[in-house]
Amino acid sequence: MAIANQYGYYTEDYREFVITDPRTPRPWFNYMWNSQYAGLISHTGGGFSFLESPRDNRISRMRYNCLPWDRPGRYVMVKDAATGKYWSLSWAPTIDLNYDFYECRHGQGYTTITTEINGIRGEITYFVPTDTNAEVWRVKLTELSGQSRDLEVYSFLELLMGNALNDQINQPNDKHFTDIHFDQELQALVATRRYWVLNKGVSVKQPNIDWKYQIYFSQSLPISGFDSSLDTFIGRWRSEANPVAVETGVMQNTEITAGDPVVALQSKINLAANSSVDFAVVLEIAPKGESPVLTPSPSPPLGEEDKIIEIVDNYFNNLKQKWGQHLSCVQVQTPDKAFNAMINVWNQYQAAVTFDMARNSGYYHGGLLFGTGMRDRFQDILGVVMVDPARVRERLLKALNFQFKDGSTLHNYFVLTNTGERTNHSDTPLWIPFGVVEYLKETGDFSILEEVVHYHDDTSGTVYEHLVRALDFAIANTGERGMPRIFTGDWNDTLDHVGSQGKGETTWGAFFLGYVLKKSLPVCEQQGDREAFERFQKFYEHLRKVTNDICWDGEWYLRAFRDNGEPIGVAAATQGKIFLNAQSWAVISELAPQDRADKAMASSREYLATPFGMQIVAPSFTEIDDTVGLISRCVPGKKENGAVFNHASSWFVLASLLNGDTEFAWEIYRRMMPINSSQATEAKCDRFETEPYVYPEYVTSPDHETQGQASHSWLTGTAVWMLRIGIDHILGFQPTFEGMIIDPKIPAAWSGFTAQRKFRGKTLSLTVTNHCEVKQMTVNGEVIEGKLIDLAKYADDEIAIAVS
Ligand code: IFM
Repeated sequence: MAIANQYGYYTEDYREFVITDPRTPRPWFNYMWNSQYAGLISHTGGGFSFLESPRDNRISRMRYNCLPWDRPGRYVMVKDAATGKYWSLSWAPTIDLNYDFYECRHGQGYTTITTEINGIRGEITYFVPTDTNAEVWRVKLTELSGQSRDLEVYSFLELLMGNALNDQINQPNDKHFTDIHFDQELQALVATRRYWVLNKGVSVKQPNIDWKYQIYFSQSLPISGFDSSLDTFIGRWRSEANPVAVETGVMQNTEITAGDPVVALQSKINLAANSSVDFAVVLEIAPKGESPVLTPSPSPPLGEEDKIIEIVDNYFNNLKQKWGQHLSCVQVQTPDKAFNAMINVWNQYQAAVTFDMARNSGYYHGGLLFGTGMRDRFQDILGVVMVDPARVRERLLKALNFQFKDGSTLHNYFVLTNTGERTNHSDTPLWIPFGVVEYLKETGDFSILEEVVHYHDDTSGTVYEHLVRALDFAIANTGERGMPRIFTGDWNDTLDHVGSQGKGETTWGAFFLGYVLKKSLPVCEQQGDREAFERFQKFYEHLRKVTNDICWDGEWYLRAFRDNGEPIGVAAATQGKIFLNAQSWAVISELAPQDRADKAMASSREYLATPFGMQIVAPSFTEIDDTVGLISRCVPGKKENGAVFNHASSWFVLASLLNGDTEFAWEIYRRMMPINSSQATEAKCDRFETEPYVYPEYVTSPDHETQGQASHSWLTGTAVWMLRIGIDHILGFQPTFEGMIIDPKIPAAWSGFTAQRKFRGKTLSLTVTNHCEVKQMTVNGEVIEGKLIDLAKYADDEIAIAVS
């Protein structure tokens, strides 16, 4: 039976999530992208596109904070010339409740929306080709009423072209630089902007530079009219739901040099009874002076009218193949369908999205402000490193460029401007060694450590030096107690006043530093750097002592010390008594003695478990406390103030697995999977609101009346952690420098599972027929000692492992 909720279901192979009712609680969206061109696409055709940077190189508009929401979009409207009725093939923006059929299929890198109304079936597939900076809207119209029909087809998209932040704050002035004309030869609208703002900081005077791109918008049907003036196309006191041009059937053929830009094309076709027509709408972007490659030829040679369809269908097949290849890296067959759907498809896919979009382009991360977060960057590699280590290597090397020679880093950066913010979050530099170690464990490619990368301020250093400097910077910035000073915050951005005077110290930060030091020791050893090895080992032991001497509160570890020395996260407090991360990382870092690890986990279970996962802190802050910070200004039960913050909840799952509590770890993992947490309240999806196929950043906890409501879907560190905890710790594929350790920890309800994991050029096929401790392991039929698979011992590409 398919996994379903009241708005849709997963297909049997989990590759598509099918939405059957367009009236979802929020736009449920998807991504389509290649290494440069990217777009968001909602289940009703909304969303925006950009090239490389959603702030600096926005292609099309999204209206922020507007009603109706999810506007504008990529719309194809059809009008029946006989009746004058018109409608959208993607349901919005015309939003008629009398559609005979509606279905949206979100797949990997594409979205297909199918509708039936007024005797016409419309099927529109949106995607971005793997290697061309374009988006394709591939359309099929089918006549269903048994009568010949005269139809008008209108495809349109509101453009932005350039800096999206400037478009918001300097809109009237920005209007004067658009330039759109209709190219008769190409039969395409060609659009550009003669001025580009590249934000290097906030400055009134902007440099005088050209936007170096041109956009081509075409439709592979004979064009009977066009418009590029948004005002003219839409008309006065109207919206994209009822453009005057569509209503009257009259395009004004406007070509603009100022004003709000749209690309709108009209075609008139006759559709014989029960016949179909296929066509493609293509938006392509190319540097000025270069020709477009995909924009359909206006006069194809006789007999080759369908050539463009063949071309775009080939592009689409390439896209499907690419994702088939990507997902084949890990495939599992377990008794839990939701787990299979997540690990085999949606969690891998979400992790790939976070790798490319960071926290910088979504419906909840508008792409105007933040750029790429350094700590996010070094975590987001976790999903893609299994599939494409070469891309990860390149990413890591680029990101290291945002580290300073003293070991500190920018907190976030903008690729196109090579700028960013130095916020002084205490944990940020430490994600560098974290990410490098993860890369090494997956690939065994120690040559990366010899690569030389420029520091952001001065001089260069090898990757190994970058790693050592990050660790030494953290060690140098410990406070009077010997734990990391928290400064502007640690992983928890909202603990921003704990150490504003530079004195406050973080327990989580101490555990995290301990973890990263320990994980880096084999790297120092491999480099023959005895001095660093000993320094780091010694500091790790120092952290063990200090955290256990002064951070144990009796039933759990406290979270931090304020500037004035008062602890946070203690039983004696009236709010914010117990913080999840301090407990999980005490275990993950292996700094807690067993009795305290057990107690810290038990206290977390007692005070922080909810039907949706683990609360990040409890009880939530109800009084504003400026010695703690923004956390106490968040609504109780939401965000970092006591929500089920999935990223932190996933770390608890990991800690529970490491601490031997497989059953409870699985219970929390299971609750967190979005198809499950979206069903956990009586109001179900209507309360959860965000997509049931991807993890949201947080789910509102029982500390707020809207408990069960999710927010910030897609772009969250939860994606990679849930994926890797599922693969590495539940299924038990644990890459190490020496090879792959196999150590499954599955719930009692599973009798076993099978899984395939690619690793360093080989495919490991695992069959587990025992849910308890590994009693016996065979590799290619031979019993082996221990849990490590040393790949060098096996010549074949396929290695069969059986665990019983
Ligand atoms: O750690 C951060 C993350 O980098 C961005 N989202 C919020 C998290 C917790 O504050």
